[in-house]
Amino acid sequence: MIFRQLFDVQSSTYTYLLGDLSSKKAIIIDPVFEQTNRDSALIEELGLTLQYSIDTHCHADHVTASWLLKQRFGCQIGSAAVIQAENTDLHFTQGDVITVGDITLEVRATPGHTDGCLTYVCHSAKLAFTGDTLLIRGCGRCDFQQGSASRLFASIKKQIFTLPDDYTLYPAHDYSGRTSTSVLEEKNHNPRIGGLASESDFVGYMQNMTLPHPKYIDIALPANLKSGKTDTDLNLPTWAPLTLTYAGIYEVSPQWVVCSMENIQLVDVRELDEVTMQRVEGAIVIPLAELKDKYQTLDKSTPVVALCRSGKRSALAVNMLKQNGFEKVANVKGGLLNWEFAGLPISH
Ligand SMILES: N[C@@H](CCC(=O)N[C@@H](CS)C(=O)NCC(=O)O)C(=O)O
Ligand SMILES: [Fe+2]
Repeated sequence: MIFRQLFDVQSSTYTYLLGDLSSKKAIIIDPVFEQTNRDSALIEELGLTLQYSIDTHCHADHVTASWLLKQRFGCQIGSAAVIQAENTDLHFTQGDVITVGDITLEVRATPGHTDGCLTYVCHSAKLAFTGDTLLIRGCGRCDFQQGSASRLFASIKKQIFTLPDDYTLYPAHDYSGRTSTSVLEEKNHNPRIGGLASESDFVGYMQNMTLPHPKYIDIALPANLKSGKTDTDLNLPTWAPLTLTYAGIYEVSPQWVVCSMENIQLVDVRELDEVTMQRVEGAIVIPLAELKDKYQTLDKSTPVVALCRSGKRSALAVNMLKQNGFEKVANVKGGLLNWEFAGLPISH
C-alpha cells in the first residue's frame, strides 16, 4: 500500500494519502484546504486515482480540502453522518467499511472531542487514523462542538484501546513533530487516559485545561459544514498554463514556450559548451553558476522561463530567481530532452 503522511505547518495537521498499488485507487484523510495544490501534485505524480476524500471530524482549526479535491479529481466526499455537512456523498456511521481497491477501512464512531468524530481502522496494515480522538500522549479538547470528556473516555477505551496493542496510531495533529504512536504506548503512557486513569481522573483533567479557542474557528466551522466549499479558490497564477510539482516548482510545457517567446524571457542555464552544440533561438544564455551575478540583467515584470538539458538545473534556477524577487517564473518541463522529443525547433 502507498502510505504518505503529509503535514500542514500552519495548523499542525496531518493528512494521510493511501493508495492501492494494483488498482492505483487512492483515498485521502483530513486534507487541508491550503495544501490542495501540493496534495494534488503528489496524487498526480504517483499516478493515483483519487476515489475518496474523507475527514475524521468537522475541524475547528483549518478548512478541509475535500470540496476542492472533488472539483479536481471527481472524488467522493465522506464524513460522519452526525455532522450533516453539505456537499457530502458518504455519511459514515459505526461499522461502515470503506473500500479502495485492496484497502479497507473500518469506521468507528469515537465521539468526545466533537460529537461527529470517527476513527478509521485499516486492519490489514495494522493501523488506525484516530483524528483528534487520541493524539500522541494527548487527546482532542472537549470544550466546544458538543465535546464531552466522558464520551471521549468511553470512545478511547472501547474503540481504540480494544484494538491490538501493536496497531500503529496516526493522529490528525501533533504540535511538536511526533508522527505516530501505538495502542500499547498510549495505554501505558498517555498522561490523561493511560495506566490506571479512571473516568473521573480523565474528566477532571479535561475540564481543567485552559486552551485558547482555535484562531480560525469562526472561518473553519462554517466552511467545514459545507465540506470545504468556499468562495476562495486556490487557482495557480494565470500568466501561463502552469502545473505545480510536488517538489514545489511551477512548470510550463515546451510547446507553450515556443508559442510564447514574444512575451517571455527564456533563460538557458546550461554551460556554454552545451549551448554551442545545441541551442534554442531567442534564448538568453546565462549558465547556472553565473545566474546569481547576472539575474539583474533580466526584467522582473516579464515572465522568466528557465531551460536546461533535463529540467533539473533549471528548477534550481527557478528557485534562485524566486528568492530574488521574480514572481512570474517557471521551469520548462523535462528541459531540452522533452523539447526535442516534442519535435520543437533546435539549432545545431
Ligand atoms: N493553537 C491552535 C489550537 C488548536 C486546537 O485547539 N486544536 C484542537 C484540535 S482541533 C485540540 O484539541 N488541541 C489539543 C491540544 O492542543 O492539546 C489554533 O489556534 O488553531
Ligand atoms: Fe479537531
